[in-house]
Amino acid sequence: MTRLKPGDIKDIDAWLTRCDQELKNKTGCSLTGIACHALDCREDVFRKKISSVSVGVVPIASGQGIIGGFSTAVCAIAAHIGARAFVTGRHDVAGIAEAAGKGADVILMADDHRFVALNIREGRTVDNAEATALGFVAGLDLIAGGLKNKKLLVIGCGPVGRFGVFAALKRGADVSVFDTVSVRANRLKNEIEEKLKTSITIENQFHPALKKYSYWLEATNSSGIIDETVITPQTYIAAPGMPPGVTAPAAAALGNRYLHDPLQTGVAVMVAAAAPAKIRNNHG
Ligand code: PYL
Repeated sequence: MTRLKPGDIKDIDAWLTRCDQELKNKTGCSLTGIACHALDCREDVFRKKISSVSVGVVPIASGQGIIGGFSTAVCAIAAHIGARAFVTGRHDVAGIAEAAGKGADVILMADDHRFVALNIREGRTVDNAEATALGFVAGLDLIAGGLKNKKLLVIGCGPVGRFGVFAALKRGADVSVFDTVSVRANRLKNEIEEKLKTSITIENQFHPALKKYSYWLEATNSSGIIDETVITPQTYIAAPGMPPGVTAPAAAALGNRYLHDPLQTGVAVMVAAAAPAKIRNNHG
């Protein structure tokens, strides 16, 4: 998992201020709307109930330690979708105890290996990789006018790409995958065949593959692998990968056909998915 840098998340407050309009221009939905689309729950009901959910964000100092601004950014995103969110004054176990003592329903915390939302009332965990994949596939579904029967290329078969394949298949997409490490692509193909009794296609050559697909989920930790020379007017990219796999000129060429953020979509879906069941079980 790529470790975010303080520079990646320094402008999240400003982004949240303008994000809903940008997202509405691209997807027709706000950040809350994308989270609800990802989880197939009704936004109007969700918005009424989410304010009852208390979210404690706990800085974790283990391993490489605390990332400046990370907990504050996570808290701002949780508050932006309507939860009552706070960052604990203490970190690690003392912070978890503080969050529970302050009545948190959900605790958000990340070490070097996992970033989870833990619903301490229901004993449920939501992982950032799965939530990020659900959110970006939902966003791509919205900007593409529906992924059903559309050929989608998932670039990167790591945790986010893998969950992205499951999410895209669930939306009826015809999924292909590419990974620089072929064993990862083959392992994912075998898992899909075993668990879902369906098949995905493995693309073995990156640039020739790009020419064959209009819809891409870029889920790698490779910077700048997609430049403006491979973008066409029919290209739609959802790009959760960090650092950004799409160059700035390519992003400019894509305009409203491009979704990327370093943390927001994943955290919004984590909080929504970890919220008590009574808030989410109102299918659209
Ligand atoms: C959750 C992000 C998304 C991409 N990479 C993941 C990452 O940076 N993980 C490490 C997060 C460490 C947080 C640190 C703190 O400030 O609590 N332990």
